[in-house]
Amino acid sequence: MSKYPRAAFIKSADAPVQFVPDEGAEVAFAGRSNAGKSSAINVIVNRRQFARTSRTPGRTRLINFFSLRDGARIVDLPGYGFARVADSQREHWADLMAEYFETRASLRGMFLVVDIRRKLTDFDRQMLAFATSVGLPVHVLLTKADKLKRGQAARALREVGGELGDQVTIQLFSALDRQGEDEARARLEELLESSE
Ligand SMILES: Nc1nc2c(ncn2[C@@H]2O[C@H](COP(=O)(O)OP(=O)(O)OP(=O)(O)O)[C@@H](O)[C@H]2O)c(=O)[nH]1
Ligand SMILES: [Mg+2]
Repeated sequence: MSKYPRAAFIKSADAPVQFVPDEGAEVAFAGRSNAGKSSAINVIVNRRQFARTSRTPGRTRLINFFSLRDGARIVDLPGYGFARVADSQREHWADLMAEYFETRASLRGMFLVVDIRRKLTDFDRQMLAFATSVGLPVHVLLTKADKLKRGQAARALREVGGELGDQVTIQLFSALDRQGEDEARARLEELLESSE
């Protein structure tokens, strides 16, 4: 049974005019292409292929808005760091993301999804620096934890956690075996319920 029985896809946006009305509260899922953003959303909402996942990096090219309930949304952002895209597309992506982060008054926090085997990439660090500069709370999902042995995963958690500022929270996660789903939902709810 989903914790969000009324969860539904709202729309995809390729331009700011297509963003859903900026009211209520939303949390955005950002991260490297193929890190596991869409998979994490599916586990948190407890629905298969709610947000579409793919083995092909760069699957989510649009900003996808989902409603969890009245006035609460999650936003699946297109991944970064995907090498095989044209410069024009990369620029379009950067413009779209800048518009999104600069304009969304309803944005309460960011879930930064990081593949535990790759740890933080330069772009993850840029996202963290940006979020810190505008006072946006960040929760790091160190995902694909099932790919490492427990000890290795714990070490990665300490290592990445040590690089993060005080405002940033972090946890181990796996969409495959659902490790950390309750913790992720609790943090998501905390952010959604927070006032700015
Ligand atoms: N083993 C394992 N595989 C995972 C996990 N999460 C995601 N994957 C796999 O990683 C691949 C990418 O997952 P997605 O959820 O589509 O990644 P994404 O970040 O949404 O990717 P883009 O939309 O391209 O930016 C898929 O093949 C998933 O099945 C996990 O926790 N464990
Ligand atoms: Mg995706």
